[in-house]
Amino acid sequence: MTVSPIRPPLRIEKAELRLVELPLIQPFTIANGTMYKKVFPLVVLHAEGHEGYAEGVADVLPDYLPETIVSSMLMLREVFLPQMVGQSFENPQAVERMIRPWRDHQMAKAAVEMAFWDLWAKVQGQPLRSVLGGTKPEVEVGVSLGIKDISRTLNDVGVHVQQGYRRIKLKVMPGHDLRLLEAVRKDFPDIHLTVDANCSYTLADMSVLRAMDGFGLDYIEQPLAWNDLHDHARLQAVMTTPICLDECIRSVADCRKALASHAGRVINIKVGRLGGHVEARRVHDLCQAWDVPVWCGGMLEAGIGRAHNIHLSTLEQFTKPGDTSSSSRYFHRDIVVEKLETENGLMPVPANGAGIGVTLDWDFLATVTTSTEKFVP
Ligand code: OSB
Ligand code: MG
Repeated sequence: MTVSPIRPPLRIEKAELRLVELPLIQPFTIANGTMYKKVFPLVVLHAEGHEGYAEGVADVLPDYLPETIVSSMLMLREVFLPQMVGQSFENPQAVERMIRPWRDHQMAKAAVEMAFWDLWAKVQGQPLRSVLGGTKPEVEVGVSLGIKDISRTLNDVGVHVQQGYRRIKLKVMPGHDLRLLEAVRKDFPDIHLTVDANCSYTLADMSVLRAMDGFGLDYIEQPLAWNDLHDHARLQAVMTTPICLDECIRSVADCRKALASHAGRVINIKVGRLGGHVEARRVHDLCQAWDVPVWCGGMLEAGIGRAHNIHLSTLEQFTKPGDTSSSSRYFHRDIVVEKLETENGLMPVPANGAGIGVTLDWDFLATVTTSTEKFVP
């Protein structure tokens, strides 16, 4: 439970907005494109000698959702950070109320709201997990494997099963689906297996989608368009495999409509896609009321975003393994000092101090920062 703090409102004294570019160890391909490097805004909020951190998760191009690095940076620079700096907030809900009226831009909203949560937890000397209402000391994780040819994918599956990951998610797209599933199921008949289509099918692909029912998948993630709950409901009505919604769920209102119309039976919670932890918890609580399992998705976050995801995943209804796998799968070197590594499919909750429990590696960060802007009242 979030308690009202017995302290005066927290005043944001200054803020910093960086754009960071981290090389990826290997390209990551999904149905809509290939990512070669991770580019992200990094927000730093200052108050009372503490710093709160968060990453934005927009991509360079609108290939996942409409928001982009450019539109995110614009909103952060022109609207959200100027609105926050010099202002006082009683709690994260007050920040969320201030940014809510602006249309869309969930990823930019999430960056300032999450940074405030981190700061607010630190000022109270609490781990983020505790102020969010989570309990687990570690969280179960799986991996998301990008699109590669079938033989290389089989090798990737084997490596990660060996490492103990609790679920393997295969990225699929039209033409790279049933033969892949046949091959993986032949070698790995019993693993928890899922697919993520990132919106690349339509109802015209019904025969392929229905054939996926034959592979014992835990769920099929976001097969149809990013803004089409209606068609997902039509598909779910004729499939036995649960549909898991990702792109379609950008607010708790979206989630309510999805559950009420039976458009899916599992929800991927991404705090960046939902505009922050307040809305992510609303989705969590709604799904709990509906007895619908949730899990924490990822956007190839570096250490700050990854730490936020891990803390959020400690909430009760995160009953399926998340995508928050080891940072070393993606980056040779991360921007945080602490190693975020799984062991036997479990990711420990970072706890080096209060808040998100990780510290920035400022020297390394300086070498991967492409711009820095400062905000004062
Ligand atoms: O759909 O979950 C997705 C990465 C980029 C964009 C969209 C998605 C993903 C992933 C990666 O699946 C998950 C991770 O961070 O490891
Ligand atoms: Mg997805």
